[in-house]
Amino acid sequence: MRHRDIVILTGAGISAESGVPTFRSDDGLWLGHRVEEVATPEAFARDPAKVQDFYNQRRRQMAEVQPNAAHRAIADFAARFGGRLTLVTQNVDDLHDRAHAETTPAPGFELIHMHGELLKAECTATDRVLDWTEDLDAYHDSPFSPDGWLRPHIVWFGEFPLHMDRIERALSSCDLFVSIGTSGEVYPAAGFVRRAHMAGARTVELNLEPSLGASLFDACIHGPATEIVPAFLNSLDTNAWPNADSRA
Ligand code: BJW
Repeated sequence: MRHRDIVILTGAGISAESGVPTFRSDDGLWLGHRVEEVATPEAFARDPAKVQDFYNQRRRQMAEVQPNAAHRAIADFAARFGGRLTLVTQNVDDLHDRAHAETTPAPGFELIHMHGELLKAECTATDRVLDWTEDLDAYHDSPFSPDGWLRPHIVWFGEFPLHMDRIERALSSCDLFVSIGTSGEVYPAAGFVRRAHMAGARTVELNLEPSLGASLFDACIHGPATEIVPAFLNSLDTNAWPNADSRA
């Protein structure tokens, strides 16, 4: 079957081999804190210096990391795919953006950052967003309002993910849903596989190991993203999927 309308969801695992740590590994982020305990508006209100400092470190790290073979394989696929391709990323790094900047995506391509972007800041009073590459102070003056501060443009727990209307439209019409490098622990993204299945899509997980929701997928391919993502996307060109439920 030739697919015409594809949604790819990515998570931290696709950037792991670029050197960006994942959230729920042993050496996960937040220096020993569970991300659920610190990535919240309440944590920011309680200790803005700590939260800003953490994002300052990660923003600086962006200059040291590069897209890897998995990001590039998706960008190359987006340049040659003739149908509609919606790439939804939970990642706040800019590695997909950079990979796609090296190619010319076909007209049906769209990239959505549903959890925000590290290289943007947001005014707490107006919600206006601007490009941002510098460090932010605990209480950083906003250029948009004397009543607001600049905070990282990041969706924390309890906040609404971005562009959900566009994501919902894409999920409701897709014929293939591919989930790459995500543990399936955080909603609403963890529920996308069910939504795509309801729309009649074929669903595939590409992850280092079975995720929490692995049993919900029609097929699972397990291994490092830099190996299994290029192989899987190449197989779509020829309709010859690699062995599903396998390890690379
Ligand atoms: C590799 C690899 C390699 C490694 N190759 N693979 C109770 C039940 C259900 C839901 C809730 C609940 N209580 C609260 C909620 C809602 C809450 C939630 O889901 N909580 C859970 C903890 C239970 N969600 C929210 O609050 C969200 N908002 C919301 O729901 O609003 C209401 C709403 C409802 C419906 C529609 C619309 C709105 C907001 C969630 C915001 C998440 N924010 C974070 C932090 C961002 C800040 C930052 O970056 O610092 O986003 S949390 C963190 O987790 C980050 C990630 O995007 C997200 C997902 O993590 P991800 O990407 O899956 O990473 P990991 O580390 O978990 O997994 C990596 C995977 O890669 C692993 O499986 C590895 O094996 C694999 N891997 N190396 C391939 N080389």
